[in-house]
Parts: sequence; C-alpha cells; structure tokens
Amino acid sequence: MATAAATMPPLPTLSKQVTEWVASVRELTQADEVYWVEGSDDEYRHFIGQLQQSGELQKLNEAHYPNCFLARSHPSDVARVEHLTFVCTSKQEDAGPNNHWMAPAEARAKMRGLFSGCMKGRTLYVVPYCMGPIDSPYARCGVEITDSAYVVINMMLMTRAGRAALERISREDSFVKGLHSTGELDPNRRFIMHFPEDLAIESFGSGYGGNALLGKKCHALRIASYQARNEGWLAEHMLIVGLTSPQGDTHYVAAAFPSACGKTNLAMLIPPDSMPGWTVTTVGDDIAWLHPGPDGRLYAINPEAGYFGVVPGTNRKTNRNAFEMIQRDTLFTNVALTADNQPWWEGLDTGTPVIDWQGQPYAPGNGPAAQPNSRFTVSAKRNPRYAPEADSPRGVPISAIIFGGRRRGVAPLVYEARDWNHGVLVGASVASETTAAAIGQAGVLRRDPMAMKPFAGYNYGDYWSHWFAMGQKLKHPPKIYHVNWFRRDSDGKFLWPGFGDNLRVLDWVLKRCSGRAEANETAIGNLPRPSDLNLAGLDISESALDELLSIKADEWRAEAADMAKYLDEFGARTPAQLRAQVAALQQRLG
Ligand code: OXD
Ligand code: MN
Repeated sequence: MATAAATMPPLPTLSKQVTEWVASVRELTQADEVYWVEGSDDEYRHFIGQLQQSGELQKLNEAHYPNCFLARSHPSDVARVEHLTFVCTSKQEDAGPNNHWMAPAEARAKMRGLFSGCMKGRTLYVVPYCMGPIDSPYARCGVEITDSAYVVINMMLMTRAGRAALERISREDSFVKGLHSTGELDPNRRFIMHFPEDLAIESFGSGYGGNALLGKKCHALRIASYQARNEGWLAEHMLIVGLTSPQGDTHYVAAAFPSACGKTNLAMLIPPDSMPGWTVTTVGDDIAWLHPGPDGRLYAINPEAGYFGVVPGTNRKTNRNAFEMIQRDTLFTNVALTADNQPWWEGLDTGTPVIDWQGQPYAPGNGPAAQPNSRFTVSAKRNPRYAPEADSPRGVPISAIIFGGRRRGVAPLVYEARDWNHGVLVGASVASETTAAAIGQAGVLRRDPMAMKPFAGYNYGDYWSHWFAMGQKLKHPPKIYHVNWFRRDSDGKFLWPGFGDNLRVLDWVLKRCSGRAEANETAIGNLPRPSDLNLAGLDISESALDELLSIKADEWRAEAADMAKYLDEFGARTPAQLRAQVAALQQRLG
C-alpha cells in the first residue's frame, strides 16, 4: 500500500451518498487527510508499524507471542459507558425506559459542537465494513469514520472491512453511518449517540471497544435491533455454537448471556474427557442475527469476523481453544506484562506480572495487575474450532435458544420453556449480577431481559411484542431454555463446575429437542432430574445436584411478583401476552 494517506476513494463507481458524507465530515472535523481502508494484510501491517512508532502499541515477546501487541487505554476509558449512551428516536417512548434518550436535534447539535475541528492535524480514516458474510442477504454494511488507527486495526479484525464491503455498499446504496473520534478522552465530553431512524451513530471521547468499534454493539445490536424489528428478524446478544454428538448429528444453539458471563467460553467449549466423541465448533461468540428461513426454522449468522473477548480467567483449563487462539496475531488491551514482555492476566497459571495494565511497576496492593475488563482482539479464523459455516450466506439453523444470567440463587441449573411464548417470558426474566464490562458497581443484581439491556435500540415493550410476532412466523421454532452456571451454596461456593461440563446440560437440551430425554414438569418449566443428565465422570454431590435441579415456590412467587412490577415500567407498551405469561406463571405457582 502507499504510505501516504490516500485522498481519493478507491472505487470510481462509489455512491454519492458515501463520498458526500465523507466530504461533509471532513469539513466539520477539519481533518488533514482522508484515508480509505482497503482491508489488505499489508495495510494492517502498515498500521501496526505506525501505531508502534507513535507508542500506541507495544510489541510483545515475539518468541512466545508472535505478531502480538499491547495497547493501553486511558485509565478512565476501560469499559462501555451506559450512562453516556443514548438512543435518539424522534419520540422518547420509542427509545423506552430501557434507554437513555435525547431528542435527535439536541443530540446532533451537541455532537456537532464536539466534532467541530476535532480532527485538525489528524487523519480521517474511512472504514467500510460488512457485518456478516459479504455475499449473505442477511448481512448489512456500514462505514465507520474514525481518527483512531487503533480503532481501524480492531475493525479490520472484527469485521469484513475494506474494498469488498465498499463494493457492496456501492451496489446497495444503503449503509449505517458511524462517526467516531477519540476526542480528548475526557469523560465529561464523552457520548455514544444512536439515531436508529437515520441508521446513524456518533461516538465521541472514548477509544474503548464497545464505544468505539462501531460495527459491534452500536451497529450490530442497537441499530440492527431497530432495523430487525422493521424488517422481521432479530439482532441478539447471542453466541452461536455447533454441537456434533457422538452419533454424528449436528445442531446449532444460540445463547444469550449478559456481558462477561462466559459467552466466549461456551462458544468454544472443550468437551470433558468423560464425554468422548463430541465436537464443538464456534459460529459466533457475541452477536447473532436471526432470520426465519424458507423451511420455517430460525437461521443465524454471526455478523462479526473476530472476537473482542475478556482476557482475565482465560487459561488452558478454562478455555484451551481461546488460550491457544490468543498465542499469536492478537491485540491485547490493558493486560499486565511479565519481566520478559509477555502478556499477563489474573487467572493465567504461569508467569509473574511485573508491570501492571497502566504501565506501572506491579504492586499487589494496587489492585489487579490486568484490568478486569482487559480484552483480546483476534480474527475468528484463529480459533482452532472455527466453524466453516460461519461464512455461509444462509446461516445455520437454530435448534435451541438458551438464556442465562449470573445468579447466586433462585434460578436452577437449567429449565425449559413450555413453548415459544413462555420462552419470551423466560428471556424477558433474565436477571444477572453486573460485571466489569460496563463502568459501574459490579455484582449488583439487575434485570437484563434477553441479555439486551445495554443493547436493545428501542423500547423493550415493543421488543417483546416483536419476539412474540417472530414466534408466529416460525413453523418450527427453536425450543427455549434458561441456564444458570453461577448458582452458589450457603458458603458462597459455586455448585456447578461450569466450563466444559456445561456440555452435560447442552446434551440434555439437544436430546429434548429431538424428543429423546425426559423432564420434570414444574410451575416454571421443565427441569431435568439428575438421572436425565449425563453425569459420568463428574464429581458432584447429591445435595449439590438437588439444589441445582430444584426450585423453591416461595422464591419463585417473589420472582414472578418482581417481574410483574418490572413490566409496569414499560406501561402500555408491555405486550398483553407477556403479562398473561406472568399471570399464568403466578397461577401455576399457586
Ligand atoms: C462485549 C460486551 O464486549 O458485551 O461483548 O461488553
Ligand atoms: Mn457482548
């Protein structure tokens, strides 16, 4: 590639919509130069070199971590900022109580002030990208304009970015406009604005992934969920995993969990030694776009092309695939360093940190060595269990949808919804303890329906109605489940081993999907009995199993009452069907 920034778009046929928008942003931001990202490997290497020169990237130990680099963010810019994230629909009710709202004109004016002249002396990068396989009718494109080369290389790993996307945009002439500047990283001048009615995003003042890599949460969840409701599909915070049983049949499962609750681990699960013959492959680890297929089943694509995963806790035992995947060609953000310049994080069972995530000599009294929300960015192709179907334009058929949360009590290990409509209540009832993935106190229980609380780009009431409507469109809807890997005993210890042993639960789920497993019908749904699960080789006490697989009616009566109260927040937008599901649950609970 040319080393000087290109000033002309690479396609003569490029739509005016794109060129005029880029020109107007350049005028607003006063950028010195405009660079159009082509998406080549040479270009990626060039950006890496440039970021090393500017000191924004540090090369890691080449012998142990070839082609790996470390970035350190500003210490105040380490996670998503939900309180500074807005959905700017014309009517406030359309954004709903689940979103912060600002009137579009006010938001545009505020952002105009912030972006005005903000790229003086800087290069404006134009990143055309495609969310989903480039030839998939389900994929959607966007263009991110950013002044951060770090954002550019992350987008190159996380999306299908460059010329092919620009060609598709030129053909379709419809794309999401994403404008980003790191600004001065001042938390008082930081806003992540969404304009779903205009398919536009404006993000200022943060370089953190979820706030700055606009293809991910901003486009593929907030804007896409809004688009999906209008067009009759679903954009969800779900991993997609392929499971082939020892008998050779393959099923795909989509699973929604709040941030930092183990989606990447479940998507890359390693079967326990005592369950030989299973093969697990990853289609996606964070986002699923779900469409009714021609055969009446639900089909999923992963709009992303890479993983932006939580590093702490990753080791050979918890997630061997992820651990191997990040041994090369990986960008690390906010991890610690060993004396010989290897990345280090809490949960890594080898090495010793000497430099903490802020670049200071590590002192145990100063908190964790790696930032608890430190991340890896890596191409999905580096995953040893990458599912080739992830590139299929048709997507994969989904047999089961699983919802889950991080809960010390109440929710059993697994239960099955009675049907799709009851499943909407099961998903809407997800509650979870907060984690380090967003700024704020961790460990507080909050409702996180469908694990979409930070990501639904419109009123949850309308969102649930859309879920009911989707069920109507499916002749063969997936079965719906809820799991809780995080239940604890009275001493605070986890009752379930989790990780690879979660396959025991998935095994039961798949057997239920094909009518080959029994269940205990309860008021909240169908639970396995211990004898219904494959527990061979698992060291677990009868009392732990009993606690994991039973429910307490009084706790669930309180849970249902709390849910009914929660739904009141959405007033008239709460679908009557959902209220009826709560009432039916309350009746079953007595
Ligand atoms: C993520 C998140 O980064 O959910 O995936 O925060
Ligand atoms: Mn996520």
